Amino acid sequence: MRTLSPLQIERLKYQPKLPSSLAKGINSLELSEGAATQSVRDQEQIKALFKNTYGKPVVTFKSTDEAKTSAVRNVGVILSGGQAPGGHNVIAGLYDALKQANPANKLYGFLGGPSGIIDGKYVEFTDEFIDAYRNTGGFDIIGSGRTKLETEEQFQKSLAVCKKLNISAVVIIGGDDSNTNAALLAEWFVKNNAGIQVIGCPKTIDGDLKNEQIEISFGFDTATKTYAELIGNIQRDANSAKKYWHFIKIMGRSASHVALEAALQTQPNITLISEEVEEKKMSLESIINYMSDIIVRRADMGKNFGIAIIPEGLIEFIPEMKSMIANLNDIMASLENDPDFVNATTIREKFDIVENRLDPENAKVYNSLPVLIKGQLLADRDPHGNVQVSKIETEKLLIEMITTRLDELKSQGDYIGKFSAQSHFFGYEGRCAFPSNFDADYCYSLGFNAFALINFGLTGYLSSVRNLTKPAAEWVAGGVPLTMMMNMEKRHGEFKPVIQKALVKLDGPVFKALEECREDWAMNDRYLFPGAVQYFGPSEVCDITTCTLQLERAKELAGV
Ligand code: FBP
Repeated sequence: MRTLSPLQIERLKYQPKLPSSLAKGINSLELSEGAATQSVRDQEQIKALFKNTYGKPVVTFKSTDEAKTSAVRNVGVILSGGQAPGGHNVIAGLYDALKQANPANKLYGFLGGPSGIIDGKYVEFTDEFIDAYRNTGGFDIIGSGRTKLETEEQFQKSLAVCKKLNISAVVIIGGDDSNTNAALLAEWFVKNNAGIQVIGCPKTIDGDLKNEQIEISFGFDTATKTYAELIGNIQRDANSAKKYWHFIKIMGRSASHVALEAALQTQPNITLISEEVEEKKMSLESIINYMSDIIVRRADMGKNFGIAIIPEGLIEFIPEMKSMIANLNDIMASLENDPDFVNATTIREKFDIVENRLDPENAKVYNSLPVLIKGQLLADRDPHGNVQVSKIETEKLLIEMITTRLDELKSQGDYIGKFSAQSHFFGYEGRCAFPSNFDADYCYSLGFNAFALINFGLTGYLSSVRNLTKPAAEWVAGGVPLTMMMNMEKRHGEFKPVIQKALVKLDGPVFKALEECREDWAMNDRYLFPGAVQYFGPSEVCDITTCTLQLERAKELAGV
């Protein structure tokens, strides 16, 4: 029996690349500081909430010829939220930097996400332990979780655990919500003179944790390439059988970055972008009409097949749904401890309770939905109060409504085709894939750099590695204050400080690239088949990053 696959064995040997500023060694770094920063919005409120960590400068590392010595430090690391390819390499980079700085340093991994630091569940990493996970996908090295770190009691417990292990810094690897937690913890530690630093690392396949300083979160590269491979395979099947429309929902939560990138890599017939739906105030009916029109026109050409890409969060961006879901979120927060709702024995009773509390217009929208979707909208919120869009089968909703619309058109003599649809949801298939070379290098650099930030005594920073369309040696390593990315948003019915999510920009180069080709891709089959992620061979094939990053960087470099 084999314990490792041939690819596992090969990938364990891969040596991730570092920016040249870090490659010279963790003890040969120099820090340069930019100007004081401010939050993206709501400056006064964020400043008041983060009195000790607000306004710090962006920092950048350079290598020097001077070799310093580093004091002994123990560090704890947490994987938080959904899995993203490369998380293990962040920990490997952090471990290597920490041991390089001083072999007496120790790295502890908190088990099962943020709850590990609260409950004192941890492991101590060793060379052998880390070596078994280098360049592998998944978060199984220590596990992850979605516990929100925000209460005084949780902070007190975390402090006690850190004191017990003599930990002076904690690294939180997470998305926007987890890094919001990192900012809160950093502030609390400073306020309470705990002497513990907190550094975040930008993780999420969703690609929505980005801004002027953070070009992309890790995992986006590998996940989108994996989905693109699968979409390409389905396109070839559709084009061979010529009898199905494939409706493919793509993970990515609210933002449509993942769907957009996967579409640019594969050129399907229809791509919905949630942000466009919102901007153009497209109702559910107009989306159905838009898609039906393409299906009818293709049928007129004798093509009763095609591929439609649907972003996971679409439903939240359709104006009438958005208003209903916002109303529903507030109601669900108030129903959490309502005995009538909690003890309701049938889903019908739950529907009635909710419908009675919704505003009349929203109740009408809710009521118009198929039972399947109504039930899914009542599923538990995530710990941050968000609807779990991965559990809402929008692809099935669209198929059902389009079938009805096409039947109407047929009865009017306006449709001559045959509509047979297959639904898919690609999400979990990509979150734990072997990290691409890009993600393996990027993650290792982010982890290594996180320790550099710790070694310079910083807290409340996000590890940042930039200039990512260039070879790794030219990447720029540094840190961005977490408060710089924050604004106030409504969560669980209350306004809270959170890191602002980056949505698809409709005037940006990535969306424009789709818009230009859309009609051509709808009618003519311009399918691309990207195939599997390549790990070995020429760097133009193996190390090339996403269309999103290349288009955005090209625009930035052109100064447009
Ligand atoms: P993070 O924001 O935590 O990185 O999670 C990303 C994600 O994969 C989303 O795209 C998706 O909506 C969600 O996780 C699903 O998470 P879960 O499996 O916990 O429901």
